[in-house]
Amino acid sequence: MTIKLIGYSSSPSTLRVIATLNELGVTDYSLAPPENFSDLKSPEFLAEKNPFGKIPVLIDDGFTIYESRPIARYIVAKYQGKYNKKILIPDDIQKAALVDQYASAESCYYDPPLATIIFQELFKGLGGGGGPDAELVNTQLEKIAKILDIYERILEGKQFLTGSDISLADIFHYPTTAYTAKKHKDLYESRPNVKRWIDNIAKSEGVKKTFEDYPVPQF
Ligand SMILES: N[C@@H](CCC(=O)N[C@@H](CS)C(=O)NCC(=O)O)C(=O)O
Repeated sequence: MTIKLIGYSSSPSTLRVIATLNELGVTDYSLAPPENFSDLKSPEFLAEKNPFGKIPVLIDDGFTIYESRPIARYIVAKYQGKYNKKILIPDDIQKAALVDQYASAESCYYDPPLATIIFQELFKGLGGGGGPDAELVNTQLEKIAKILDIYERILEGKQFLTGSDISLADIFHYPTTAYTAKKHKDLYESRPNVKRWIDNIAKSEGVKKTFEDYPVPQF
């Protein structure tokens, strides 16, 4: 049965899920963008899809789940090893715990400043909310710069966060990075370990396909 992914291809959270599907070679899914953005707040959507009124939402075999990172974990639990040999969460308990550690760093420290910058510089204007709040953007740029200094140290001598192979944690970081990589390229290019890491993720087959299919909007 086809997996239904409710979301927009311009949404970094939705791209997190699509990249996971593509990395694992899952092709039997369809992207179902809500017709109107306001549909996310409709009583039907809130009751049946996501009470928080957000995308992405995945429906698989009658099972509905929201929040991009748990969705991706569900996809790994169900489909890893089924279509290709890619391992995004290893069986080894300690290796899996490290994937989780970096996944948590992504959602707690990496995502918040970048998500704010992306909203201010791209989505706020598209939604008719006016221009970016420059002071807020600058504060968030300072925050992410400090976080990236830590990543620069973590990534010393490594191809990916947990070593030589891509994991789910690397994939989680990529969409917000891709959205800011052009406009704020100094953030990434001034840190050689971070730059190498991002380039490595971008080259991974499923991530590459995702961002070829759905190029990042320029802003
Ligand atoms: N933590 C959530 C974030 C979801 C989220 O913020 N989605 C955005 C699109 S990227 C959305 O639905 N925005 C609609 C709104 O906030 O009204 C996840 O990872 O799925």
